[in-house]
Amino acid sequence: MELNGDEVENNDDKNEQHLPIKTLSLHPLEHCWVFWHYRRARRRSTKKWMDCQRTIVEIDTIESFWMFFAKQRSPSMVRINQDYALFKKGIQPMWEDPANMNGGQWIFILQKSHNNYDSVINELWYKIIMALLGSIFIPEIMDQICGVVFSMRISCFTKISIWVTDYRAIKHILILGHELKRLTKFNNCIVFRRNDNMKTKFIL
Ligand code: MGP
Repeated sequence: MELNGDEVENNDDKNEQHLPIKTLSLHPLEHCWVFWHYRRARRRSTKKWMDCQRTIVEIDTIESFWMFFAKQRSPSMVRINQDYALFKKGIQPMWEDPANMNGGQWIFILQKSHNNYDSVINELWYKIIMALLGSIFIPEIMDQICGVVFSMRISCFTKISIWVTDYRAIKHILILGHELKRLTKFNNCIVFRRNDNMKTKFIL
């Protein structure tokens, strides 16, 4: 049976009245993360390093992550002497924070002269933050992780550092280092340094 236009409209009206109300459900992350931005102070400025750090946004759902990162400048385009950092809420991206005082960092260094530098550094950053935000590691390792920093410097290399809370948790630190290398398929060595003296403790 064919319906004329009016009947179709009436039918649609009826259907709409009976549709269940849909709620947009968000997908919460296991941890809430805070995005920080650091811009080095001008030469004559009296600003301390810490005063150059500012919080930008809190990310606690997959949706807020995509909304924010879709608008964010990709890391290869970050200006010189600036850092991006993503840390668990409640931890500041600095050595002085109690969660970082006895901690350390796995450091990825990529030469700017590297083949396809832009795409390699962007991919590295996104793979690492998605692993962290997606809490893909076992809970013992997720508990170790404080955050990640992307540092764009005038020198010939760029640095990404994954900060952990306890440099004495050797087993978990080594598992994390191996997992990060496997996940990112990074060909170069990565180094682990303690926050308190920045001496290299492990190389993978
Ligand atoms: P950096 O930004 O970690 O390294 O530290 P960069 O720029 O790659 O240079 P590097 O050769 O020193 O590795 C640069 C400087 O910023 C440090 O020497 C400190 O003066 C200051 N700084 C960096 N961090 C991460 C901190 C911190 O957590 N706390 C304080 N107070 N100063 C810091």
